[in-house]
Amino acid sequence: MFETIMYETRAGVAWITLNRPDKLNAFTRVMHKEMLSALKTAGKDEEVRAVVITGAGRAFCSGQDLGGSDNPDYGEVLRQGYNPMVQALVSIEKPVIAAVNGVAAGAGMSLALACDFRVASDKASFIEAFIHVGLVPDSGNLYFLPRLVGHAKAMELAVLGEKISAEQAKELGLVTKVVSDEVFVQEVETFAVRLANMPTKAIGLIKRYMNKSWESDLNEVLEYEALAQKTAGSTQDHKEGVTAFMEKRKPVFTGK
Ligand code: T3D
Repeated sequence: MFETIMYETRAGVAWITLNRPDKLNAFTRVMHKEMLSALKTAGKDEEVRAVVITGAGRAFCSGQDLGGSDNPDYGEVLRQGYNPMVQALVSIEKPVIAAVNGVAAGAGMSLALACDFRVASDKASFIEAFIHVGLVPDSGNLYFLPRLVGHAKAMELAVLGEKISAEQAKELGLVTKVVSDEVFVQEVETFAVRLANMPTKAIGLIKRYMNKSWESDLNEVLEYEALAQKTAGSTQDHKEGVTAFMEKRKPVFTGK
């Protein structure tokens, strides 16, 4: 089906694996198209209630393929390739986990930042590699990085371009948790399945309006909350949550 990625679903989770291990999963034009297609498929599939993005081999993603660009207009490479992918990641109303198995460099780091959660192997690292090839952070990096780690640290990472370990990333608040490489896949699976069994519609609404809150004032956010709660309050999962509470049992959420 796909040439540069793998896509599979199990237990309510869609797994997207960047699959160019000999190039440390560097992005190509084909990979952009395939990522967008996979994200759209995962977004539409009602059985899918969480998405995991990871890399094959020893890397998560090394950013743009430095040997393979056939478009000299980098602005267009971003508009046509990276930006739609980042927009898809943000607008998919399901939790998206970056399972950072190894190095995440350049736009590979941006990809991880655009996800809702980052779970890192203790072998993972992060590097704002752009500056080493005379470029600026892109693919949402200038948006997400300062929001995640603060302006001063973001400037330091982006301008100095020093590689940071998974543990350092955890200390900065960049990753949710760091997991031993031996149990990495199992731990990611456990986390993803946990999310896939939660009230999916409520998670989607949290994601939508938390993203919007960055560009909104308090009155707008109060109204977003009212809109979101009206929707969440009419879901089967809300009814199930309340019923389970009253019956003193664990709720079984279906994502409806
Ligand atoms: O269109 C546009 O260009 C605009 C958009 C730009 C977005 C960006 O992402 S710009 C930033 C691009 N990425 C980089 O600059 C990172 C380049 N890679 C590295 O700095 C290092 O490879 C890593 C820090 C990621 C890992 O280092 P290390 O020592 O673990 O591995 P390595 O030996 O450098 O790489 C292993 C192989 O992967 C090697 O190939 P070889 O020698 O075994 O045949 C290397 O050339 C290849 N590789 C790694 N990254 C890329 C790559 N090949 C093509 N493109 C890459 N990005």
